[in-house]
Amino acid sequence: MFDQSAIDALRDAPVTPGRLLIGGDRREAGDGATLVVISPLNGARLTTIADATSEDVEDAVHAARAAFEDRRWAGQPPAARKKVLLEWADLIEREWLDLAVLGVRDNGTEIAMAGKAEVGSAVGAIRWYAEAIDKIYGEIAPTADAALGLIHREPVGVIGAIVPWNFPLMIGTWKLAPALAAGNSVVLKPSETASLTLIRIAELALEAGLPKGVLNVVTGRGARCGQALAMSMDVDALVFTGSGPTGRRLLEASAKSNLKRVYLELGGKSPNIVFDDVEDLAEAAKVSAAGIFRNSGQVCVAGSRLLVQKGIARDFTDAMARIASEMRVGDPLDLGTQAGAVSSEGQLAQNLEHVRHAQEQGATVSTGGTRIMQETGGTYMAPTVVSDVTPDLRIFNDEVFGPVVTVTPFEDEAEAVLLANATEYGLAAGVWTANLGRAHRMIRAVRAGVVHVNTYGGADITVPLGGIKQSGNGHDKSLHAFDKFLDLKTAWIKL
Ligand code: TXE
Repeated sequence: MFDQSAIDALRDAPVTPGRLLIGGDRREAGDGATLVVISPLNGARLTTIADATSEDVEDAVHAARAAFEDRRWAGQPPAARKKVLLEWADLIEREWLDLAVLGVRDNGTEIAMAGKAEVGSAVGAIRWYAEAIDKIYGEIAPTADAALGLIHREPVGVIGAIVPWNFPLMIGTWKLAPALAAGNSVVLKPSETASLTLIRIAELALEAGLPKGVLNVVTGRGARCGQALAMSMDVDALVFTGSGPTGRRLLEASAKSNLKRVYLELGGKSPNIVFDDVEDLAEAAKVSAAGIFRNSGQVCVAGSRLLVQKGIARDFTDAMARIASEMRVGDPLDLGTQAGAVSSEGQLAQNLEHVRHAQEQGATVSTGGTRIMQETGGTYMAPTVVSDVTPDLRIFNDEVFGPVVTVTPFEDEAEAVLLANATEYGLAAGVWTANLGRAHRMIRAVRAGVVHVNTYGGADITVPLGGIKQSGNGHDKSLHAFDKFLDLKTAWIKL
């Protein structure tokens, strides 16, 4: 997709400091505060971003509200909104390489992955929702002759979108694209550790013709600017991807402010279940390894909990450990790299601590468990397989969010289901079996929003992604994403 020399030419390009985007104007934070952006590739200072104050956030919300109320966007015909969004996608596509490299320097994802999953997904999502919006109809209720019941779909209003650092463009546009397509105004709050690409695509949205104030960006610390957005009395709905503790804070903020709706995607501890009738063990190990180690395991649906039927547990663990130890971990800007950097020092320390604790509790580290390439100044971790993991171990339950997979053997289908569901999370799962009946039984029995069968990952924009249990509520992707951004309004007319 990319050429290595073109990537290398951008590797050290200066990065413009990130500013806020409020009502179409680029601004510093009201008190001038900034945050230094450190690249996980080498620990070097990349640039700064504005650290928005709560007044800045309120300004952004006011700008979004004004844009919504005068219908400068919602009032345009759907086909006109579609045109702007398609132009936006084209502009992003034109900057594909620059955005991919900038994103990698900001969050450490391997470039081959970032090109597809970040910029490619963003362009794809914006086009998909742009194309959808002039195909969504209202309804006429089946009433008696004396009345006409019309069901309108209307944009919700001002949406606060709080997004994480692992796939800022992909996850960001899963929220922005349907929200904007539906006619809402948005205040976007990227993660303080990966804001740069989202700031850039918001600028491109203006260039594409999105009216000022419809998309605003506030960057900065979660506890300051994110919290202010969550507490705003004029935000109608919050859409969020991130950690459980922050999700709880958002619900609390909603209750303490204006009861804004809160949609949460909170990650998981997804079981990847391998039965001894799996058709191709080597292929299953290869795909399962990619399902946990890509983007250094910093993937909400990562298959981080391998459950393997006893007869093949040893062989499968060995295969996973071999793949893990042979993975090319390294410079994320090198096209040959299979796993890049962990996003930050803090995240890396957390990953290592999870492994150390598991060992202390009796688990075996089959491979990895260490920081590597420290001489680069970057934050890299060896892909790690932890075996002999029993359900009472902390690592069986806690989301590591790093390149760490645990292995737990099981006896039969019933035990596989018990172990799979023995988690507070319910985001994703995988089932490997050649038995069609078993595959369907497992799809029903496993409590998760997405169940992969004989594969792991790769579910595209056409299908919903959302969690159950403490993985959250609401859905990104597919037409169902519009449920968060379009309200139903009834008109009851006496004839
Ligand atoms: O998440 P946070 P962090 C998990 C993963 C990871 C952990 C911590 O386990 O190790 O979360 O990552 C904003 N009010 N996931 O600290 O804090 C914050 O600025 C309002 C899984 O990055 O949840 C950022 O924009 N907003 C996940 C966003 O919330 C606040 C992806 C996410 O940050 C806030 C990322 C507050 N009080 C992390 N505090 C997934 N589901 O894929 C923070 N934020």
